[in-house]
Amino acid sequence: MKSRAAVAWEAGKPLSIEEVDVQGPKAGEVLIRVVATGVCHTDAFTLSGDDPEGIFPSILGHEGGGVVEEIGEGVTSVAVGDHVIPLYTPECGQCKFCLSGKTNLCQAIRVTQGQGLMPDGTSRFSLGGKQLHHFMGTSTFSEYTVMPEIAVAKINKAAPLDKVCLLGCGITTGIGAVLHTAKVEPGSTVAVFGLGGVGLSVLQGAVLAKASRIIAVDINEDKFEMAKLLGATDCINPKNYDAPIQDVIVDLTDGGVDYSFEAIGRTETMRSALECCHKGWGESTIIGVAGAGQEITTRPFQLVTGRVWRGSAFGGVKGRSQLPGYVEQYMQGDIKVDEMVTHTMGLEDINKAFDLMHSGESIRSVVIF
Ligand code: NAD
Ligand code: AHE
Ligand code: ZN
Ligand code: ZN
Repeated sequence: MKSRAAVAWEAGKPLSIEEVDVQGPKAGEVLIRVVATGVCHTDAFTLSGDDPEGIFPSILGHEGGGVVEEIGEGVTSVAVGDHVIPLYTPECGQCKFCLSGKTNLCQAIRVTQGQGLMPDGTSRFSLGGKQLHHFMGTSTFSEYTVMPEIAVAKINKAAPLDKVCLLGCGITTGIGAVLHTAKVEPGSTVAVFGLGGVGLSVLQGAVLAKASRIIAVDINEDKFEMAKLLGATDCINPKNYDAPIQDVIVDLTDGGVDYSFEAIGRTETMRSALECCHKGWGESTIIGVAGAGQEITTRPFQLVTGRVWRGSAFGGVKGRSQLPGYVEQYMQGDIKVDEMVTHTMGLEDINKAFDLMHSGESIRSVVIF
């Protein structure tokens, strides 16, 4: 079938709107009509060429909401007409990782996903006979996309797909990093570096966890109003201080915060986030994605003296079993999503979503097909 899609032909170039060919679902796969998709910083990261797994030409996008249009042989857990959120972190329920009870990082299809291919090693996308690669196993910048059954979460049909698409990545990642990865306790102090869709959602998570003080850090002060609305008790711009921002936070908090989160993707701020943690017990969670070749550094003494460095992918959330519950929490008003949608546009304007992100004007743009 034909599908309108934004194709990334090469790194560093704007996306190109094309009519691509999409092959129907094979065994264990489903065809999804994508109703809406958010644009996450990771899409921009991969488009920039910084992602060691970036492959071109490809169809980016991983923050979608859609409807099942067709199911392949043997598919039993979803049916035509179901509303779903595509999962870049699937949940097979059977691999060593799924069975460990220790991680959400199902590895059942991770190798082919990283190669931009479906689990059978082929692509469902092409244009003029030339193969286009999938991205993160989701490719939600196409009106129609094909997903493995294990990589879709069936959600409440009453949920607006042009909003809950954001639960496909940024919002769930931020909240989940607090609740599932760091497991912040009531009364804790928290610092969040970066106030995009992810960092603002960390704030939401910190409020849900009943943190007592929530320090929001960003160099774009336009983000502070939303940060305060979502529960930040302090907003800090590192540019307003001569001292390193970790020293400022340590001074403000009688020795450092209990938990910090890095939601930018810069190795310097990852270090600051670790070093603003309290001696003896402070834990820092890296969420931001840094480019190929970059490495984090700190004095090992920071860890010797009790600080902990960890990381979180998709907020530690198991997509098939836990994401539908996030959608319910949104429906009940316990998770804020609508507030994050600052811009909407048609597919033809998708490059504007990238411009708005880079200029710091948007929190999340949602592309509606
Ligand atoms: P975004 O572009 O919307 O937000 C980034 C924020 O960081 C902006 O507000 C920007 O002003 C701020 N910032 C930039 N440089 C800064 C600095 N030096 N100091 C303080 N603030 C600074 O991005 P997003 O969509 O919220 O994503 C944030 C990061 O998280 C990206 O690296 C993205 O790739 C990553 N991410 C990771 C996961 C995961 O599962 N681990 C999921 C989603 C996104
Ligand atoms: N491909 C990159 C890393 C990209 C990355 O870290 N992706 C996150 C999700 S970002 C969503 O916005 C993730 O879940 N990673 C786990 C995984 O298995 O990919 C690289 O550096 O190679
Ligand atoms: Zn994302
Ligand atoms: Zn698995």
